[in-house]
Amino acid sequence: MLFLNDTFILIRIFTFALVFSSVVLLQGCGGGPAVPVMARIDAVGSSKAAMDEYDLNRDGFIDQSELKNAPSLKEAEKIIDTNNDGKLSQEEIEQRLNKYAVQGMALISFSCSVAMDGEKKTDIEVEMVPEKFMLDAIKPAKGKSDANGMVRFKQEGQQFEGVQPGFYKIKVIKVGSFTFPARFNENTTIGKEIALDRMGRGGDSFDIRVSSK
Ligand SMILES: [Ca+2]
Ligand SMILES: [Ca+2]
Repeated sequence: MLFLNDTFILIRIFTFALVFSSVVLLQGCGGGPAVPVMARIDAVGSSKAAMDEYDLNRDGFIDQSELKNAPSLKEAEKIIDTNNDGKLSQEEIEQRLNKYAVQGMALISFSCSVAMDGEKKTDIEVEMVPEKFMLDAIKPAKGKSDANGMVRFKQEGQQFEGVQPGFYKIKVIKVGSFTFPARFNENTTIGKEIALDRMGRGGDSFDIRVSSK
C-alpha cells in the first residue's frame, strides 16, 4: 500500500433516523432551552453561490472533474442529479436545497465513528463546517470521539445534539496535542450532506481512509 508507514485514520460515518421533532422537544423542556427552528436557507442564492464556487469553467454545470473539489456535493451527487446526466446544474442544487423545508426537520441526529491507526481513540475532535454556498444559513457543528470512537455532533448555539440539514465539509482537527495535517481540516476532502432522506436503513454510511503525513 502506498501509505503503509503512514498513520491511518479510518472514519466510518453513518447516520440514523433519530430525529428531533418540535413536538417532543416542546413536551420535554417547558421553560428550558429554545426549540430548534428550521434554518432559513436561500435556495436560489445558495445554488448560485455553489455554481460560482465550483463551476470552474463556467459552462453552467458542476461536472465530474469539478465535483472533486466539492466533496459534499459529490457525496450527495446521486440524489441531486435528478436528470442523471452525471453533472449538477444550478436548478438541481436549488431543488435539492428546497427539499429540506419540505422534510421539515430543524435538527437531525448525526454521528460518525473515527478510528486512528485502525483503532478507536477518544477525544478526536471533528468539525462539520457549512459549505460557503450555504451563505451562513446553518452553523458549524462539533464533536469529540468517545471511548467507542463515536462522535456525536452538536451545532453551535443549540442545546440538543443534532445537525441542521445542509452541506458540510468535515474536518478532523486534532487529538490531544496532535494536530492533523491540513488536508484533513483546512484542505479536507471529506464532505457530507445532512438531510432527512439520507438517514437510516444503513444506506448512508461510508468509510474514509486518509494518511496523516
Ligand atoms: Ca463546469
Ligand atoms: Ca444533472
